[in-house]
Amino acid sequence: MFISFEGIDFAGKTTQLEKLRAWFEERGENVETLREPGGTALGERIRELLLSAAHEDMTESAELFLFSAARAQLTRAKIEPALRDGRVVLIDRYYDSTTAYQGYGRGLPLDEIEILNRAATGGTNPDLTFILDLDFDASRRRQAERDDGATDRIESADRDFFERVRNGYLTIADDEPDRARVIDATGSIETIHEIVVRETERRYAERKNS
Ligand code: T5A
Repeated sequence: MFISFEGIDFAGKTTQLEKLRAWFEERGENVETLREPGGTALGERIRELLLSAAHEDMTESAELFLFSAARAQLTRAKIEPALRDGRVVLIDRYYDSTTAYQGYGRGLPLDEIEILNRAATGGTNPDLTFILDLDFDASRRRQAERDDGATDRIESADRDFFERVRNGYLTIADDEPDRARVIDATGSIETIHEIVVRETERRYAERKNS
C-alpha cells in the first residue's frame, strides 16, 4: 500500500505517519517511510534550497519546478522500488502538497500543475491520502510551542495564503473522495490515529478483495 499524509504546516502529519508505521510493523509489514521534499540525497539538497529563508526572492515557478524535481527523484529512486518489493510506503506529503501550496496557495495554473505532477510521479498515486485539517490559528499556536522558534521560507507566508492552501486541500478531497480522507486535526493524537487505522484497514481489505 502507498499512503500519503497531507495538510497545512503543523497539522500533525509526521506524528500520525510514525504511529501508522508502528502499527504496520507490529503486524509484520516491511515499511518504507519518506518525506517530501527530501527522502533522497538530491531531494534533501533541494529541500534546503526551498526552505531556506536566504532564498526569499525565489520565483513561484522556480519553487514549483524544484518541488517537482525532488518528487521525480524520490518516486523513481525510492517509492517505485519499494512498491515493487511489496513494501508499505508511507509518505509525509506528496503531489497534493504542490496542488494545494503552489496551485491554490500561490495561484499558479492548476492545469499546468496537474501535468507537472503527472510527469514527476509517472502516474504513481497513493492508494489512500489522509488530509489533516487544521485552521491557521491552531497551526500558528503549535508552531509557537515548537522549541526552536525558527520559521522557514514557506512557513513565513501569511494567513490568506494558508487559508487558500487549507481550502485547496478540502477541494482536492471533494474531487477525489475515493482516495482522500479529511480528518479534523484538532482531535487528540490517539483519536486521529484510531481514525487513520480504521480507514487503512478498510482500504487494505478492499484491495485484498479486488
Ligand atoms: N511544500 C511541500 C510545498 O509548498 N509544496 C510541495 O509540493 C511540498 C512537498 C515542507 C514545506 O514545504 C511546503 C509545505 C511545507 O511548508 P516541512 O518542514 O516538511 O516543510 O513542513 P511540514 O510538513 O508542515 O512539517 P511539520 O513538522 O511542520 O508539520 P507536521 O508534520 O504536520 O506536524 P507534526 O506531526 O510535526 O506536529 C507538529 C506539532 O504539533 C503537535 C506535535 O507534537 C508537534 O509539536 N501535534 C499535536 N498537538 C495537538 N494535537 C494533535 N493532534 C497533534 N498532533 C501533533
